Amino acid sequence: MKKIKIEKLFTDKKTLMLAYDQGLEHGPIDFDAHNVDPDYVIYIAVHGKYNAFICQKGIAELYHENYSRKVPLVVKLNGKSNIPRIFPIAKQLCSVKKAVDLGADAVGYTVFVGSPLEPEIFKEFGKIQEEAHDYGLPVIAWMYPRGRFVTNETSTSMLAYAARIGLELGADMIKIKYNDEKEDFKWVVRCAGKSKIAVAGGTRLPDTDALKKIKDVMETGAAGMAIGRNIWQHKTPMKMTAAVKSIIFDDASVEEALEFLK
Ligand code: FBP
Repeated sequence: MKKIKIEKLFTDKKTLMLAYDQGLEHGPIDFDAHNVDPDYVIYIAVHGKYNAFICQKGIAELYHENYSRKVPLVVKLNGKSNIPRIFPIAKQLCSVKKAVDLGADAVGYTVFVGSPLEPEIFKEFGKIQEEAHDYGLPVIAWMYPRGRFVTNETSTSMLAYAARIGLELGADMIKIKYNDEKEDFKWVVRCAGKSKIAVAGGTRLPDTDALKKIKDVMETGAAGMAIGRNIWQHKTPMKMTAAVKSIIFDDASVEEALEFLK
């Protein structure tokens, strides 16, 4: 079995990755005059010394010179827009080989757990997981329960099931939403086994709430965050980065982290 090179995505077993695939998933509604420019977000990823910059292949290709060898890269291999509100499925848009050519340190793929098209999604994920591992590339699975059979996308039992499926399907890391239930979420982390949990940031929160959420997440045993809007929509993203890093890597309290925002 080939060795999976996952260390690059961690600092002392913790991780903070910057996600910038929302332009496809949500559209420019998430952007303002600054963060609509990929270079603005790449600057944050590079100078904030993130453990990875996550994007689709279009940005990875056209902005290659600006980030290459300055920050680890995660290429998202599938995606969808939110325009057709049909069965949740995000088909593969980029090959593993293309991601390797782009210098990816890992690949990402969204699995919509509970979708009526789940068998197709699992099959495609299985194929890319094997291809990526043949290259020694880690696979990060966005494990998102979704669709008409999912009554509560963030119930502990649903998230725990999604995390477990991620482990069973061979994800090295699982990106999942947090449900603000600190004690219950520890079970979600347990269900992921040796697969590392990175929590998604979600919509922009007031600073104290965002930092409290991250503090709680870290106390559940999760490995870290794969966060987007709460950083690059922030009016001082470098200060917010410092605050978040102090919690994840230095075990700072929320009050101590807030000092970075002064
Ligand atoms: P945020 O931290 O901005 O929430 O990003 C996390 C993320 O997983 C992105 O990678 C992705 O584009 C988006 O959320 C998808 O969220 P949803 O499917 O819930 O709209």
